[in-house]
Amino acid sequence: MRIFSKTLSNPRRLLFCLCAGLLLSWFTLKGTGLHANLDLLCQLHRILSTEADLLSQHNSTGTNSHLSHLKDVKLPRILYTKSDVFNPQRTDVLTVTPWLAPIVWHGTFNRHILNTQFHQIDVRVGLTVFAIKKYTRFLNTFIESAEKFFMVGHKVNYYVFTDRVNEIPNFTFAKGRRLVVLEVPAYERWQDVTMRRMEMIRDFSIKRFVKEVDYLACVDVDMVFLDEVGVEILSNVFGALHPGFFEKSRNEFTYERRPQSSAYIPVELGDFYFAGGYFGGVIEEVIKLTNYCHNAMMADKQQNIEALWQDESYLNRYFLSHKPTKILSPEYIWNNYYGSPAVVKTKRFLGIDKIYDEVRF
Ligand code: 48C
Repeated sequence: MRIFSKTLSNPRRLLFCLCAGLLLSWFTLKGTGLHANLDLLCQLHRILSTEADLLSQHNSTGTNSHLSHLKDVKLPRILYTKSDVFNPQRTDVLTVTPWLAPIVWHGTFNRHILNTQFHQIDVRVGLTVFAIKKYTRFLNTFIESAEKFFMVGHKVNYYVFTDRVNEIPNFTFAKGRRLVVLEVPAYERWQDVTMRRMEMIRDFSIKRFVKEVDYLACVDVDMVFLDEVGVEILSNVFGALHPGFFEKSRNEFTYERRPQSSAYIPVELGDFYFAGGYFGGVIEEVIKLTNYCHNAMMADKQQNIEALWQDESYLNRYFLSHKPTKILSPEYIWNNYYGSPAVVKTKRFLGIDKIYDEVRF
């Protein structure tokens, strides 16, 4: 009785018995020699039992031995509307470049899915900002608004480069977030202050940031966060479309046009015009970008050349030959000087109007 119930419970054995029964009756009907069909049955049994052995091996180790190193990825269950292949979220703007880099606009991504993915890897994000000389006055608004909108719920290190360490306000940070003050020299000319950011970001990335964070975002300080800026910006190397040029053609871009300069871009080249106050990526890529830009600036300095828009010109030159893997829409670096076009659904990060002469000397 036990053997019978064992057979019923074991699908393989049951299958074998069924086949054997069928074969036996078939050959009996057909009158073929008994030993011939016995031989066939033995073959069938060998096949089934080999497979059964394989299966039992699998079951006894739980997984195939060569797959056992794969970690079980447990993605929490998230409910969201399915994307519609024939009905893209945005049809009013370009959402991918010819080299297949996404262009991030409101409505083109699900932040919940992205947060889940980046929490899976426990991502650590660094945000660099320079507050040299009178620009320390922008820090309070910058940090307070970043606490509300920048990478909320993730680990963030604010890296504040300044010559005035005693002017850095005290802040209270949410869990997993902190501010690191990095004392650096102040250059005389504002052009040098802004351009030397590349060198300082490179040097600190090599000696410190590479050990502390996975991604870096490098931005201007005279700004305020007004809406969420989250992990949707993260990619190997990213830039942001300048609010003043995203609607213009390439010959209107204010690239450096002198062939003698390392930042030179001829009128027939160029993809987009990127804002100097917003770039980033994984540390290795940020080191490559800042190193390139710094070396290009130093080469020009040797020839007494300074590109038209300082570090922004060199950044645009870099992105021509080292295409960004993700591009942020002007939502991510806006200035009200350019009004409120309909395609910009939200101004996430906004320039603070200042009287230049008052803060720049
Ligand atoms: O920190 C300073 N101090 C200065 O005297 C001049 C520039 N800067 C830094 O460079 C700030 O972080 C500025 O945001 C950045 C240059 N960008 C601007 O001044 C406008 N956002 C274009």
